[in-house]
Amino acid sequence: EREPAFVAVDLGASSGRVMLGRVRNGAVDLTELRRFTTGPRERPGGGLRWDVEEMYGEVLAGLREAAPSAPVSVGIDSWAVDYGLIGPDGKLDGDVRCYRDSRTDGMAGRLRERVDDETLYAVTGLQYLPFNTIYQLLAEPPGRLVDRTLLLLPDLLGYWLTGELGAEVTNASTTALLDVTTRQWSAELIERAGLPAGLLPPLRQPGDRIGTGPDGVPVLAVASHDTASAVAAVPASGENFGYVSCGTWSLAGLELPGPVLSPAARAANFTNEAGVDGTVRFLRNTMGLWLLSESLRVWRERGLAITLGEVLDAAAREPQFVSIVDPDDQAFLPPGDMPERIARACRESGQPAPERPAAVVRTILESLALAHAASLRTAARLADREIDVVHVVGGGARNALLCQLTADACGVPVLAGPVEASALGNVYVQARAAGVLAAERPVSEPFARYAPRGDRAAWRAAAERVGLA
Ligand code: LRH
Repeated sequence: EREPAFVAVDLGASSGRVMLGRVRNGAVDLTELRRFTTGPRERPGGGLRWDVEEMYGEVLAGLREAAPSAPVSVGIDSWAVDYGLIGPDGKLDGDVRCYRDSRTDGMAGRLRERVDDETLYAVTGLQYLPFNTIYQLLAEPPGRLVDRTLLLLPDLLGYWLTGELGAEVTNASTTALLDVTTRQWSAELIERAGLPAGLLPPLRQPGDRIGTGPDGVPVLAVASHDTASAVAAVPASGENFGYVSCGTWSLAGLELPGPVLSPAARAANFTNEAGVDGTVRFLRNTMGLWLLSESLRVWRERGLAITLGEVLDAAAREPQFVSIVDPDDQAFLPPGDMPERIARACRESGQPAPERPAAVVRTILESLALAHAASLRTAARLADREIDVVHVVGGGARNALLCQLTADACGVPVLAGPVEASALGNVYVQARAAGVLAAERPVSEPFARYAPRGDRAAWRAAAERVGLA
């Protein structure tokens, strides 16, 4: 008898993949069927947009490649907050805009005229990020939301596969329109924000069947927020663990049984996102490897022949703590000349501006490590928890220097892996729904362990330079 196979579509902000997950002896074995670039594009007429039709083409191609393995089901996860609007004719109306688009400038102020920050946080538990869906919706031209249905990206692709409208709850929790305590849409917030009552479709839970896709394959709702899938795949054994889901973004925090909605949590800009099995992902979203990928893009555009491996090796030999930035400086959000922005931030804080790529990369990785440590320390304090070990999952788990620096900055061991955490979490939810995996926290083998090294006081002093203490 063949092992049951599941298809995970996992869309990241720089690349997407279609993976086949086979359940073998209670563990999941992943094979990549397809990988493609996804990045946002500037379109004539302005605005940063995603090519969702192209992504859908890749999903269909991936499903065709999976067909010989007779998959039990397929699930889709992606980055959060971005959406398409479906018109009364059932068609996608307009483009899907990218959260890095500047159209949300000033929208927080506009919302504040209708809903105060305290109420917004008390209901949604969501960290303020300028691109939360609620702010994107306020930036839409008047009338554009009338008679429309909002579909977050995985829900949009699921709709195209099945014809069924709905909103999966983990990703819905990133819109700032969901009540994190009841896990229902907040009718009150929707009304006070001035949004049409019918904009949001009914909610679905991870594991729910959405419908039937091409070739009769069932399409399942998974934890469709990629970070929710990644956290579900953290191979933790005890209780006292922190995690960093590290890719374009660094999502560092804790898994909790319920939200922390205290004034201190709001002041620390912590988020309470919905996780699998009623859990809450209590974390802070800070900019992650975007700083590195955008720097590499700029250097290569200028004709520098530079590989990631080489520049990381060189960065490992650079001196420590020369210059630190706050990765979450909003100047780093839009695409552009990242090395120059980093140099400017260093000059402005009285530190030497890194010039050579290795020095820039050293600054980026030490700064990310400090941000990870600050988020985890704050999470532990706010939730009254201990952290004995930090799991780094996602693409960043492959970055040995970043994992080591994170261990050093946190002062506890880092366990790295899995790299494909989102795809794995996606398969877990499907395999559990099919009854071929148990409901306990899934266990996979972290592939590397980094013990914390050395000088805590020096890390603390570096953090203080940019207020990351
Ligand atoms: C990571 C992620 C993160 C969101 C951001 C928009 O991919 O989903 O959790 O905050 O993208």
